[in-house]
Amino acid sequence: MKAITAIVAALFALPLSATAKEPKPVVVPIHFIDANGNGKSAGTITLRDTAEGLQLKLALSGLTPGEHGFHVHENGSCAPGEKDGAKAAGIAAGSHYDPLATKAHKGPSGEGHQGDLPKLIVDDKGKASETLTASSLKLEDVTGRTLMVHEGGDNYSDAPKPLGGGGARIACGVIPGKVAHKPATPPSAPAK
Ligand SMILES: [Cu+2]
Repeated sequence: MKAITAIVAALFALPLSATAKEPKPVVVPIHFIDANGNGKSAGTITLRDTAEGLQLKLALSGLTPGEHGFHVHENGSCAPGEKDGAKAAGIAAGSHYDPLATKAHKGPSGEGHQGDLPKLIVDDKGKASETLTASSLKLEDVTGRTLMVHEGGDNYSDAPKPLGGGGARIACGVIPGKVAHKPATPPSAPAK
């Protein structure tokens, strides 16, 4: 009898949990990029809204070990463009997502560019498999924009080099969905 009760309970619990408003994850395919455009796949990053902010689940490989600058860039394109008179990778993605026009690169603290993500750590096998959280972002802020990985690290500052000093853009993915044109939410606003 106890077992039957448990099964009945499970049957009722199942549709309940399925209809509960679980935020839908969005999978972003990431590709290596160069001055000619998209290259081979570097894996995926899965995005999901959580109570703590935007969660980014990394499943990347083939990267150089160590730290890499990692940001949301404002435009939904990974195409090359012109920089300092030469063709360069990922320029069409534009700069770091900065809806409040802070024009300041301060890392994931939320006081500068809202698109400044925690730096990406690649292990000695070339893999990045951490789950990062960006407390100042929601999925609706980033759809239709890009996730960008840089060649170098990120010191969360504009000095001595601008934008954390990460330099060249080496891997990129367009976040599926439309850009939501909405008034920017100050990142300091309390999460609800
Ligand atoms: Cu960047």
